[in-house]
Formats: sequence, C-alpha cells, structure tokens
Amino acid sequence: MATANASTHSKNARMKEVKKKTRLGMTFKKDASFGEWYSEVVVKSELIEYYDISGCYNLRPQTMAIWETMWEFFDAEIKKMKIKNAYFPMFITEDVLQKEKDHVEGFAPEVAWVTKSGQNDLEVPIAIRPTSETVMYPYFAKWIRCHQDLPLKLNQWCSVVRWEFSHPTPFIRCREFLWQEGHTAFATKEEADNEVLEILELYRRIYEEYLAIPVVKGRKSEFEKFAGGLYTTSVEAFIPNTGRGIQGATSHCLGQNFAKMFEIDFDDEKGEKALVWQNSWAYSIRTIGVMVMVHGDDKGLVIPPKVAAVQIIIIPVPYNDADMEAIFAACSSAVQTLQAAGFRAEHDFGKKNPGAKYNNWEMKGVPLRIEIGQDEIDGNQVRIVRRDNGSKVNVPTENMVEHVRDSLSNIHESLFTAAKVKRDACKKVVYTWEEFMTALNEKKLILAPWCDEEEVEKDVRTRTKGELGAAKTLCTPFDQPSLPEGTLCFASGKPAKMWTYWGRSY
Ligand code: 87F
Repeated sequence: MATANASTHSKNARMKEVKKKTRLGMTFKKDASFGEWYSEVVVKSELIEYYDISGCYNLRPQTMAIWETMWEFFDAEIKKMKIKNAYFPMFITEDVLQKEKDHVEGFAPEVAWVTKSGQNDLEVPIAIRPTSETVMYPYFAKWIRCHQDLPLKLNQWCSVVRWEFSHPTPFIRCREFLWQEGHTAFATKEEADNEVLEILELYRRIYEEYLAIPVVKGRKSEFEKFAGGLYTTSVEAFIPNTGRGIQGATSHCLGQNFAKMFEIDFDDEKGEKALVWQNSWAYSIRTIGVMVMVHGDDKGLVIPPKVAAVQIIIIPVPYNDADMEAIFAACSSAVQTLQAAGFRAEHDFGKKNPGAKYNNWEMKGVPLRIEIGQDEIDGNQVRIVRRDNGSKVNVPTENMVEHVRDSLSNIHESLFTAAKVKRDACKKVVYTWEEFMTALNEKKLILAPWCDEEEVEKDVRTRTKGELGAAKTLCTPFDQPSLPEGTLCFASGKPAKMWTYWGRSY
C-alpha cells in the first residue's frame, strides 16, 4: 500500500512538473542532450501528449494534420496504381496467427493478446494484429480463383500493436502505431518486382518531397530482410545527432512463400494451377519522428511547408498610438488573401504579447510568420520572417502572395539541402576493419565493400556489441559506386560483392 501511495504521489508530482514545464519554452539543447530535447519538443510543439501506458501516445491535431497530408498524397498515388482500400479486423485467432510459423516465430514476444471479456476468460485468447498477413491471406486464397482475379491489390490504413520491450520513443518506437499496409498478389514475379520499386519510389517522395529528408533507396541484407519474404527494399534515413540510421519504410517482395502456406493459387491461362506472387509494403507514423529529429532546433519544431498544418501565422504588433483596428483588419485581410491563394494561413489575435507569440509559433514549427504593426500599415507592407533561418524581410502587401509562395518553396529546398549536407558530412567510406571501427566510434554512416555473407554480418554484430548497440547493415544502395576488381570485404577479407551501408540504427 505504502508503495502504491508513494508511486501515486510521485506520479502526481511528475505530472505537475510536466505541466509547469510545458508552459515555458524549450529547455534542452538539441546538440547537448538530444534524447531530452526530443522528448521535450514533441510535447511542447503539441504533436503528442504522453499517455499512462508506456509506449502509447495521444496524437494531437498537429500530428494528424501532417499524417493526413502524407496520407492524401500516398492514397491518391496508389489509387492511380489501381490499388484499393479495404479494412480487415484487428483480432486474430491463435491458429491463424501460427499458420506461417517462420514469420511469426521471432516476433511472438511482441504479440499482445486479449484474454478476457468483463470478468470472464475468453474461450480462446485472441491476438491483436501486429501486421495483417495472417488476417488477409486466407481471404486472398478464397477470392483468387483464376487469372482474371489477378492482380489483387489492397491497402489498409490502420493501427497495429507490437508490445515492444526496448525503450519506447514517440513516433519512432511505439506499442501502437498508425501505418498503411499494402498487400498485393500477381500472376507473375515480374509484375510483383515492378510494384516493389514503384511503391519504394512513393516512399522516397514522401521523405524527400514532403518531409524534406534525404533517403537512400536500397535492398536489405538476407539477415535484415523480412524473414517471411523473398527480398526487402527500403528507404533509409540518417539522424546525425545520434549517428544512427533509421529505416524509413519498407517494400517487400514476398515471393511465393505465403502463397504456399495459405494456398493462394489460381488457374493460369493454360488452365494449370499456379501460385501467386505477393508483395507487402508499409510506412508509418515514424516518418514524423524522423522529421522532428532531422529538422528540429533549439527553438523547437521545424515543419517543412508542404506538411505544415499552419504554413503562415500572422501576428498583429500593437504599440502605443497604433491604429489597432487597422492592424487587425490588415491581419484578417492577409489571412483571407493567403487562404484564397491556397495557403494554410491563420492569425493569432490572442492576448499574449507579440514576443511570446513569436516564441510559441516558432516552437510549433510554423514555416513563416508575418508581422503587421503600424509601420507595416503606414508603408503598405508586411514583415515576413522565416522559421528555418530567422531571416526577415519587408514586402509590399501587393507582393505578399508571390513572396510567400517563393519563400515556402525556398524553405523546403533549404531544409532538404541542409539535411543532405549534414548527412553527407557523416558519410564515411571505409576499406578495412580498423577504418570501420574508427568510423563507427565517430557515429558515421559507413559505406563499406562487403562480401554479402550472412555469417560475416552476424560476426560484425558480435564484434561491435556494446552499450550503444551493435553495428548492422542498413541497406545495399541501388545506386552503387564502382567496385574495382580485387576490392576486399572490410570485415572478412574475402572478395567484396558490393557497397553496403552500415551503422548503428533505430
Ligand atoms: C511483430 C509481431 C508479429 C514485424 C511483427 O513490413 C509479426 C510481426 O510480421 C511481423 N513485426 N513483422 C514484419 C512485418 C512485415 C510486413 N507486414 C506488412 C511489412 C509491411 C507491411
């Protein structure tokens, strides 16, 4: 009892502390204490609120607006590819979940189970989907009979539950997270191969064109691929502050493994039975965590313009003798003009002083701020301030829309370039084990010639195990530098087959 009281007490104290803190600006510095900075920025920018179950977070409107923008883009693109949305139940019976043993085995500890309704034990426990292969594929088997039923291309937007035990991090490692999962079946491997890359390109575009984050497209090693599939491709991002790679999204060719297991076959054009070729692919809310980590700064969040819920915040600047009515009217009119031009603009007529408002909107990451005071009214102009670099310019009101358009696209480019420059500064090409270890200790994104042997990868893991976690392969980039004859594997000394990215990862 005493313990319970003590823990309730300390929890209340902590909540109070959190409340007190959230009223103020950022207290942690990104470069000095990255982990604390991240935890602070996601809360203070109103992306999330911590929930009382570890690893679960309330996603606030700021988050959902970003998610919805990516959703709209991706959903429209897959519809062009004739992929249709469907929705399957979140509950799975044990025997269905066990059907594809190989694929579930390693993941089993993460599966969450429902065992009761009210006070009564369920007759059989029911799993909550960690992913939906086993939910969907029995119906693929039912719906696919002959070649006319192919391709079958479905996607679902949902959340999945994986009861992780390693340290939870908002967006990056959550016990319940939002994602889309695509599941498709084809008559031929060639069609499946093509789709894998088409989807991967959409993932690249989400990162680069929406989130302004450079990614590397490539193939996962045999050890890192989805065990249930034939091969896995991914887009990989990098977080310079922690020196860790992070898998941004994956697109798998499943081959015919699941087709065999679930008996997904069809009569081909010659009337012979054939197994389908399948793919699956997903990106999740993790995208937003990568965005926070890559672009955020000591003032808070920096949201790339394309995904920002509010792209321009307009703030009245009152002072003695100012014609406040005219200032408010000019702010409202600017909002209207910008909205009419297709921008997401809002004004802040709240009671705080302008300085406090500036800090608050900077913390929330809004790309542009427009200030309107007496000087602006008198000069028929507005003052435009960029979130990413703090630059300020006065612009004639009649040029506002054009300037805003240019600035927003410029901010996107600057964010992308800055992120790329930072990432590239962390890249290190190595040829030997010594160079590799030095680069790893310097938290580099390592590109090394490799023999592509699973045993060697496992050996690298063992040899690099430590507090910060072992080095892993991130991907083998599709874009391969030339590999001169006779180049040796950095780890085994055998002939190298390719260049592969290595590093610690999330
Ligand atoms: C956790 C518990 C049970 C990952 C799991 O990547 C099963 C799994 O199969 C599991 N964690 N995975 C791999 C998911 C593979 C695949 N699923 C469809 C994707 C894309 C979307």
